[in-house]
Amino acid sequence: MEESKSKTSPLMIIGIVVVLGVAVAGVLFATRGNNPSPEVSTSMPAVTETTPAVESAATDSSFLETASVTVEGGNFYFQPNEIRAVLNEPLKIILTSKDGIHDFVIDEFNVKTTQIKDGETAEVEFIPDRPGTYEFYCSVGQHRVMGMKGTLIVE
Ligand SMILES: [Cu+2]
Repeated sequence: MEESKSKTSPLMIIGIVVVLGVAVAGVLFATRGNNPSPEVSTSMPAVTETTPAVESAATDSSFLETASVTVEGGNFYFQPNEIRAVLNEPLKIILTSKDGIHDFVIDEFNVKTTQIKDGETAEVEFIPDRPGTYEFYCSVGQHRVMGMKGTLIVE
């Protein structure tokens, strides 16, 4: 048997070179093809920081804004159920109804809103001119007994 070493090696080398060349060319071509124009739209939504409106503290004491408290009424509660008022300073109660018909009553100060339905709002303003602790409540049906009441603290 004749050894095939001397016969095949030049051809093998050429073949390997050709194969390598083709492979390299192919890789280069593929790489170029896989490289799309960098038109990736990085359109990040502009983050607009919403700075909360700073509650402008009334600095001019001769022009005080009426303090107001928003109270939510529902079955059968007030939220908040404790309201603090400053003696002799006008206080506005803004009642909203979460569900059902409700009102807001403080007997001692003759405070009584109209009865409102879901989503409605009623306002009442008064001057708490006597210090102390008072009960506010809803006068609709049995709501007061069922827990729809709270405490007004005047000091
Ligand atoms: Cu009620």
